[in-house]
Amino acid sequence: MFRLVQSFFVKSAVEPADYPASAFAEFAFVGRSNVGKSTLINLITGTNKLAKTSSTPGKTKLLNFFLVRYKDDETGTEGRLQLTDLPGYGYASVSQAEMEKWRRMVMHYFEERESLKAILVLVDIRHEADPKDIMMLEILEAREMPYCVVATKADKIPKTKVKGTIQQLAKGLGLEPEQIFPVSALKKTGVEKIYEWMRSLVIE
Ligand SMILES: Nc1nc2c(ncn2[C@@H]2O[C@H](COP(=O)(O)OP(=O)(O)OP(=O)(O)O)[C@@H](O)[C@H]2O)c(=O)[nH]1
Ligand SMILES: [Mg+2]
Repeated sequence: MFRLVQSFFVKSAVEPADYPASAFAEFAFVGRSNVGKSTLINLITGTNKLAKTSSTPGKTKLLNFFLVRYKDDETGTEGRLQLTDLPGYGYASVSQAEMEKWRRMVMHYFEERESLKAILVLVDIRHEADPKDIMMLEILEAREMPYCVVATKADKIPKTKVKGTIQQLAKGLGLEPEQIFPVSALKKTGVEKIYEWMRSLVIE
């Protein structure tokens, strides 16, 4: 099994000049504020407090860089990779100026970060495909950046509805259902698919 075994916070930054050195493949987490990006980082690293979370949207305001060690039991491979928690886009009270600040910070990051390997785009499983998420997917397609979509808070809908909801969401986002992984941080479910996807980018 592929898994993340040890994790450290490296630093926060806004401008490329302040990013930490980037020796390892990096995965970034994007999505609307409050969707559960920081929570997902804690879930997949098996930690509680590595990334700061909050029920108030807009908690993460900077780029937060984490370094993690992975282990792959199957091949006996060990190595390091980086995770980056990005501030969320678009919650109700956000001003135009703040949105522009967000756009600059994230677009610079996409452009300048050479080690950036792939993106996890998070969407709330309860919400229909959002124009902002569709725009993010278009940006990633245009840059030929590998990505997956994680549908968070799967515990908020009945288990029997998960499959149909994912199909619906896939249609709305113009994706195949297999590209969307339902996850619940509350129930700690759905991590295996993310690990499998990361493994395919890091090891194979
Ligand atoms: N029930 C449930 N709640 C979740 C889940 N994931 C996240 N949450 C909650 O959603 C809220 C927001 O989570 P965060 O991880 O801080 O969200 P974020 O995307 O990092 O938000 P910003 O930093 O503001 O962009 C917190 O109250 C979390 O506890 C989940 O899978 N299930
Ligand atoms: Mg956050």
